[in-house]
Amino acid sequence: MRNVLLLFSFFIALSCKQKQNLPYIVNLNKNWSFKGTDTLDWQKATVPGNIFTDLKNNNNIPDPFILSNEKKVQWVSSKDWEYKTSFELSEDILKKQHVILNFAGLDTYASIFLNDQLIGSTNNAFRNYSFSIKEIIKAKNNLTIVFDAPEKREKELKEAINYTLPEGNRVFTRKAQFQYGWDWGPKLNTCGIWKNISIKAWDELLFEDVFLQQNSITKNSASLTAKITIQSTIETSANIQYSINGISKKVSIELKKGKHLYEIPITINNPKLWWTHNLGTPYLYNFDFTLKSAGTVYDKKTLKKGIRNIKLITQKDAIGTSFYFELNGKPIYAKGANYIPQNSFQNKVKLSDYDNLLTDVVDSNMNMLRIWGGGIYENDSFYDLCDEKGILIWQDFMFACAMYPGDKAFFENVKTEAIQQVKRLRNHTSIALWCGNNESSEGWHRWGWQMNKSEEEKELIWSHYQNLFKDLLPSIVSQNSDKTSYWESSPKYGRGNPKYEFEGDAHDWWVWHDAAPFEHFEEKVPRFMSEFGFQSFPSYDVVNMINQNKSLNLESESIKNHQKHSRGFQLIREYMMRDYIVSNNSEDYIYISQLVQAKGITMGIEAHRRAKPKNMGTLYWQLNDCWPSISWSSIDYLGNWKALQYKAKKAFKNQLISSKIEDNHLQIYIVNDGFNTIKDTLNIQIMDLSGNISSTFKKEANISSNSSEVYKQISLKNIDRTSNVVFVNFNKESRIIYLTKPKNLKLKKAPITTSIKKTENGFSVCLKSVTLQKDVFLHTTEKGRFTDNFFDLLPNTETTVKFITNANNIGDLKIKNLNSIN
Ligand code: BMA
Repeated sequence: MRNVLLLFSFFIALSCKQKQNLPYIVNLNKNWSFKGTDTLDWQKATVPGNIFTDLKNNNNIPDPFILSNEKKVQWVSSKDWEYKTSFELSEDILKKQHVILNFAGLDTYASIFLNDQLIGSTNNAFRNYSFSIKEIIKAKNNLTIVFDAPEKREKELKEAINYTLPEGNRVFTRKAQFQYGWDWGPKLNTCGIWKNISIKAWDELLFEDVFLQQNSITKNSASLTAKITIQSTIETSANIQYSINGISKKVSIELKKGKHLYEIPITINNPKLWWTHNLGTPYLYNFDFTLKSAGTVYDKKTLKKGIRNIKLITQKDAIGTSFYFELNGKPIYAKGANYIPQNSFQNKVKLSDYDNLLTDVVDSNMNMLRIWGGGIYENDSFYDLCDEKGILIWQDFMFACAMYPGDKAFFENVKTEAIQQVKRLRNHTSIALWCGNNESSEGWHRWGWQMNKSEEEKELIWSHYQNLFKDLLPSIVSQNSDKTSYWESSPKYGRGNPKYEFEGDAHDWWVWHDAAPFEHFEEKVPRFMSEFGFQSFPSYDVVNMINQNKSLNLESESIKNHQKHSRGFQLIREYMMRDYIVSNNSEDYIYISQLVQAKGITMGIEAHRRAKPKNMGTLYWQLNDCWPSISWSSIDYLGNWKALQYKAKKAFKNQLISSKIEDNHLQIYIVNDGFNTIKDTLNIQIMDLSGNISSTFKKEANISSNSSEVYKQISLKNIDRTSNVVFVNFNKESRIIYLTKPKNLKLKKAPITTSIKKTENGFSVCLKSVTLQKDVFLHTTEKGRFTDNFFDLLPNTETTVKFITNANNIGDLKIKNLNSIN
């Protein structure tokens, strides 16, 4: 019977096979070569790519990421470069009514020649450029792109205005600003074809765009409008067939000639809502759209979309003005970090890199990333993964730490860029906010940029700022997106402004830039902390990579060149001296630098979370690196987790046991970000470093949803803080609370015994010691990831961690801990 049914469905499928006249897409990423405009030799190029990786692949330059090679390759950005390819087109394509050549990203000042005819020029790496080429193409074609050095163009643009803008000439060019050098990144100003080139050929009908706009959501139904833009060269009856999770419907339309918008109302009954991964399931619906006329299928579009309402709530309240995100009607606490491009050379970032990094984000209990404005608008896969994994995105427009030109040409250029980007990202469920810029407003008001400028100049520059960030960008977001919230500039107020604590988002750079103690994080808690950070050294592997040897020499010229903050090394040492022992041994120094960073930043995270609901978000600076570097990142260039990543993972859990010492009293808090109430016994023990317990407290605690409260207060009057800790246990989570700085602790030296077992996907390591062992760091020569690291061992208690690896052995396992460092 089953076979008969199968056969029957096969015949049905055959008889239903529809005629198709779908658009052809021809990828033009092959066969490229490049040369300097003043040289003769063509060499093999990779597309998508950039001039540095092409020169490196042809052995013309050394690897800019290692040693001090960055300095040796600066000449590359001052030259003009030329790229060319040739391609054949089939009769089928040549016959199509419309043939469009599309450039998803050219970096940046390019002149494009098809079959020796100039078809267009570009000046914005963030824009997509399309050209109709029907009249120019033949069976055999050649395509040449000539790139002008940005510095040449920037000089011209600068000379055309009669005032100066702060922060150099980068502001004239619409491309990733960090490539001009940043305090964590090299100066590697790329040029080239950084995104795909393709041809789209079609007849009569085309889906130009499908926008799924969300109108309203109630428990019982979600109302959406599918806003479908169709291009047509005919006037005819057609239909749009759409399916949601496989259930199809059909709508008939009368097509008009030209480009027109057709709206289809969609209702989803009892919608399954999308939640961030820490609060529920990031459920996505599958939408399929098919455009048909006279029995022929002309185009198809597939989308995934979550049903959710996300809003930034800024309302006057008893403290000042709120700043929090509301997801599906509930205030949520945002936890995460600032994201920068994963590589100075974007073409080196693979899909697996996105997947790995965003998996790390979820594993670390983060629910929001801020895409910082000095980098790039990320590619589609990045946002697809965030939608799927339940990560919210705070999306900056790409403007950072500068004032920008305001002439008509610049304004129009940005306008097109912003419309394209907002439209590209508007179906993504993860987009929570569009933000105008990073620190431009703060810079203008606080960083001395107004000095030596006439009143007229100041007015002009500020009016340009206003045109862009107060008028143009918010109106583009409201007209082209799913009513996504807009925020003018991050931070709202600089740290000199008394409103810092009471309104808007804030960047706390008292710590680090002003060398304020980490305790400062506890003193000035703003409504939402969108940046605060501290540097550390990366893994031994990255240090070795920079030096190209195994010396771990932290004084080498190469290492110095990979620290881009002028006082970076000095500040790391200064903070280390405050809280830790400063070791002369490089291995220990790197390890302790990571502990310093982890201590400071988790102190901030916890202070912010304890202050909930006054504070409703904490995003530290910065998640990742764009090259091997000594920086604020918590995950280094090779993907290794620094101590901060492991400790942030714990500090970001929905349920957090935290504490604060006030007037010689320890206040024990429990923070709950979940929507559930937690009821359990709070167990507290005061113990010495050998595990002897001197007092015990027990208390029934009823933790309400979305809250932060003190549940127990303990006097520290008679406790020797250097040789006792407070051990807290609640609802399957425990926490060792230290009462003094690590350097004051009287840690004891004792061996750690280990037993290692093979597991399905690696090894398990069981550790034990007779004394409290602080910040135990496991390190091995084999590639893999420890499920926990930089953790503390309770005396006489076994702790097991796993090493996830493909290797057959665990390699040379080394253990470092604070107890054994003098
Ligand atoms: C923040 C960022 C970056 C910078 C970082 C560290 O303000 O916006 O501009 O790299 O500080 O200084």
